This record gives sequence, C-alpha cells and structure tokens, in this order.
Amino acid sequence: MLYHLLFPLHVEYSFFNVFRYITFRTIYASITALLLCFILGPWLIRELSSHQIGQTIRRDGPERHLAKEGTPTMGGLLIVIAVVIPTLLWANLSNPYIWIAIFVTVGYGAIGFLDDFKKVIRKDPKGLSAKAKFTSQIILAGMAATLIYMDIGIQDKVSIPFFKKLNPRLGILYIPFIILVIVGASNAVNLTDGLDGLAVGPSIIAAGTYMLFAYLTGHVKIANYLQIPYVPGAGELTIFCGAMAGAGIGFLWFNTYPAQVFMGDTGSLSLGAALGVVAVMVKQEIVLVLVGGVFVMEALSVIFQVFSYKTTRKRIFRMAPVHHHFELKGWAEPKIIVRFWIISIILALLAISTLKIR
Ligand code: 57M
Repeated sequence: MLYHLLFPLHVEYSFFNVFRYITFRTIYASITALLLCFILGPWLIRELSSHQIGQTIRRDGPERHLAKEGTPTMGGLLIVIAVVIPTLLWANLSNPYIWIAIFVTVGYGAIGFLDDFKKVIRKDPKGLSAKAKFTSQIILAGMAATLIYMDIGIQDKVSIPFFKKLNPRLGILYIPFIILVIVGASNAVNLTDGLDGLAVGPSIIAAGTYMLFAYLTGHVKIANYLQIPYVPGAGELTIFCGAMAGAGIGFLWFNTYPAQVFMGDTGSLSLGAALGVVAVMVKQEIVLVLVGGVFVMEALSVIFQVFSYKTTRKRIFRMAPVHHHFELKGWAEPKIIVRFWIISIILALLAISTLKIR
C-alpha cells in the first residue's frame, strides 16, 4: 500500500524513488514486522492468558514439559499478522506471487487456528481430526498449485541442486509436486515445534535464505549470471520473506527459553506452508530439503521410529521427534535448541553454496 501511495510521488520529489527498490522495501517490511511483534506481543500474551488459552501438556512426554502447563498458545496469530501486514504495506500489490503467498499463509494459519481453537478453547484434546486437517491442507495447496501452474504459468521445470543442466519437466505432475512441497513443509515445521524457539529459529534462517533466493531469481542479470531460473516478478517475494524473518525474530523474543508463549498450529502450519510456497515460486523447491534440513530431520525421525516400532517393536530413538530423544538423554533444553539452530545455519550456507557449485 505504501508502495502504491508513495512511489508515484517520485515524479515531484525524487526522494520517493527509493520505494522502487526491493532491498529498501524488504528492510522496512522486516522492521515493521518486528515492531508489530513488539507492540502487539505483550498485549496478545496478556489476552491469551486472561482467556486461559493455555497449553495442556501430554503426560506421556518428557517430564520437564509438565512445568510448561498453561503457557499461552496460539501465538502464531502474532506471526501471521506480522507477516501479512508488512507485506501489504511494502510490497507491490499488483504482483500475483505476493497474493498467493498471503493466501497460503493465511489459509494454513486458519487451519491451525481451528485446530488450536478446538484443542484449547473447546478443550477437545484431539483438535481437528487428522483427516479434516490433511484434507484441508491438500485443498488449499491444490488451489495454490493450480494458480501457480495454470494462471501465472510458472515453468514446470524443477531445479536440482548442484546440477545446472538437470531440470526435469514434470508437466501436469508439477501440481501434485507443489502440493507435496507445501503440505510436507507445513507438517514438518509442526512436528519440530516442541521446544522453545526450536521451530521459529530454523524458520527465520530459512526465510532469510529464501529472501536471498527470491531476490536473485527475480533479477534478470544476476539470474542469468548464476544460471538459475529467472522468474520475472518473483523478486517481490523478497519483501514477503523479509517480513517472515522479521515476524519470526519478533516472535522469538517471547518464545525463547523459557517461553512466554507457544505459536500453536496457527503458527507452525502457516510458517511451514509459507516456506513451501515461496520455495516453489522462486524455483528452488528441492533445495528446501537442505534449507529446512532440521524440519526434514525431525519428520524423518518420526517416520523411522514409527516404522521400526511397527515392524520390530523396537525404538530407534528414546522418543520421536528427535528433539525428545536428546531431552531424554539429559541435554538441557537450550542446548538442544541452539544446536539445532547451528545445524540450520550450516545447512542454509550449504544451500546457498548450490548457487555456485553446479
Ligand atoms: C506438535 N507439539 C508439541 C504447542 C506448539 C506423529 C507424532 C510424532 C506427532 C507428534 C506431535 O504431536 N507433534 C506435533 C508437537 C506441543 O506443542 C504444542 O503444539 C504446537 C505445535 N503444533 O506451538 O502449542 C508441546 O511441545 C512443547 N513446546 C515447547 N515450546 C514451544 O515453543 O516446549 C512447544 C512449543 C507443548 C510443549 O510441551 O505442550 C508436542 O510435543 O505435543 N507427537 C509427539 O511429538 C509425541 N511423540 C510420540 O508419540 N512418539 C512416539 C512415536 C512417534 C512412535 C515414540 O517416539 O515412541 C510426543 N509428544 C509429547 N509427548 N508431547 C510424545 C509425548
């Protein structure tokens, strides 16, 4: 909105030219997101607490989680607001990628909200049924995939990290592929969200990485120089990613150990889906496995654990997802969290290196 209101003034006042630049608008989108979190955060936490929107802790988990009983949850509302408002303020709203990113973030936030609402307010420990949750995730991702492939006509070629000449075309299969990326990313972030700051830290790092990818992909000269796909208009997603990184950092202020608030499914589902849809639109889909490596590791730990337990009745980890394993080994919570962040940073750097090593 600010872009549309203020940029036209550059004809009379050259200062307003600065609104043309994606870099300038990204910085201010991040700052706006941070400020929104700092301003709204304490109020939201107070409201959630006063309405007793607190977490119920499962009795079969690591014992030290019992002390977290009653911590306000659904803080993801803050994340969604702090991603969407700065994007609406600073991005070019005639850009379709921006609207698809907002649609997916808000849509998955709404699914998470319904789940949290049933669990926390209606006191139904099961929340939304797995079937309802999964079906609605697939429908939303399917709508986004159709828009991306049919309407905007994003190419169905997939970029394989480290191989610049290997770009398989998926044809119509590109639609289920996009659904897989969005739904997979969303659920993987959700599984990771089990320790203070554990999901939001790697989400910030991933948003920062995709901020870079979006900028490069939308810049014809740089994209050609790096021989990565050039997607006209995708550069505007840099602003969305900047808002996401800002919102994540702002939320972390309150979610860092010992957490004053949890994000709930409202936050985890929307953050994961937002990363997934951006990865698709900037044509760096497969490398998300590396950028979001911590989420992948957490999801795989559950898959292996369930498979092993079902087939051999033996557990690979003391408890899955893998962060519980380290908790039960006696590692202090902050140690696990910060080590997972470090792994995320290393993986993000590796992912960025795929721009050159190819
Ligand atoms: C969400 N959420 C937390 C909070 C957060 C298939 C199975 C592996 C699924 C998995 C599961 O349910 N994962 C989804 C994990 C929960 O946090 C809430 O949920 C939101 C995210 N959806 O925002 O609202 C608890 O996590 C802790 N927490 C923090 N800090 C935070 O910032 O400490 C969360 C955010 C909170 C709080 O304690 O209450 C969760 O873990 O429930 N299931 C599991 O993870 C279960 N694992 C399991 O059953 N493993 C078996 C299997 C797979 C064979 C095994 O290994 O044998 C464990 N989860 C729990 N207790 N809580 C089992 C025991």
